[in-house]
Amino acid sequence: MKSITALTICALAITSLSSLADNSRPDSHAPINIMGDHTHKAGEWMLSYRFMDMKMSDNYIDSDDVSSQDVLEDYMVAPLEMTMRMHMLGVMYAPSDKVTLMAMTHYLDNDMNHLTRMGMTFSTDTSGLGDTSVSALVNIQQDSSSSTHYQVGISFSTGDIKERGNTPMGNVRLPYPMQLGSGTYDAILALTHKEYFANSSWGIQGKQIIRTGHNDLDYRLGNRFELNSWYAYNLNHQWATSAGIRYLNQKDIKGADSALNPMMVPTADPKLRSGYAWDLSLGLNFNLHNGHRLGFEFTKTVHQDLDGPQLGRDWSATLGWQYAL
Ligand SMILES: [Cu+2]
Repeated sequence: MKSITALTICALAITSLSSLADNSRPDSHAPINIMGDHTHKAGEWMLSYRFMDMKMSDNYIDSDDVSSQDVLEDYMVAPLEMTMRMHMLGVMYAPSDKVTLMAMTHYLDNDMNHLTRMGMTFSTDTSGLGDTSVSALVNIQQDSSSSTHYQVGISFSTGDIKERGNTPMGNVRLPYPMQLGSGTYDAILALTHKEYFANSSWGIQGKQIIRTGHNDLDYRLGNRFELNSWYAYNLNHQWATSAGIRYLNQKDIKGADSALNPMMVPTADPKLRSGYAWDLSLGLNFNLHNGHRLGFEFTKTVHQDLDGPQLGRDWSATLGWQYAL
């Protein structure tokens, strides 16, 4: 039985050589942090689950890391750090070789620690369903050594934007980063290109999120642009390592939630949300060759320039499971 499995794996490895872009390669899926990176063949289904742990810490004004005392000169409260844990569920289905449909939703668990001008610390937390998106991934070009596809999608606000919490000021509406959704319909547009070599590959993906209209509280979150590129090297037919670089650009909020006081804490100021950041990542992809795949990626922010004071990005770790049937 073992030798049959070994033979099958060998056969799979050999057939994968006939087409460099073959789906059996561990690097045929991008590092786990990147969404909508691949398409499927007609009739294929895929389920995925990702868990991301993300840490934000220190306050930045432009690219300077400022102290909480600096923040407290202008505000009653300074954010110290934020932990965001995200459970992401995804389903993919390809009605044809050209088009793959993808639905994603997530569950969020946010924690933020603060320091007040009086020297007191307190933390707030929110958790619940985040926003849900549906997209179409459309192949533009696909041959044995490269592929290009675009994504058009829409995100529905299934996440709450009226989360409250206990603070020294009483039970109040929590600032923008602690809310679970955008409250608006958001368009998702992305373009992904991949190139395959015998034992390695690279890819690049540009993604733009465009918020539309205003939500129930009369604001809309800023648009967001992400450029991801990665290089992956196959150690063998099951394991691939990867290195990635990401550029992220976030715009300010338009309008404002009138329940928030921007003089109190910088996270309540809709004009202190913009900035850009550069992240570096290292990842591992594991293809079990029975439909299951596992992925891990660690990301560290290496440079950021934020309209601040604004809590900076620090690191994130993502663990994911994908099952194709
Ligand atoms: Cu998939």
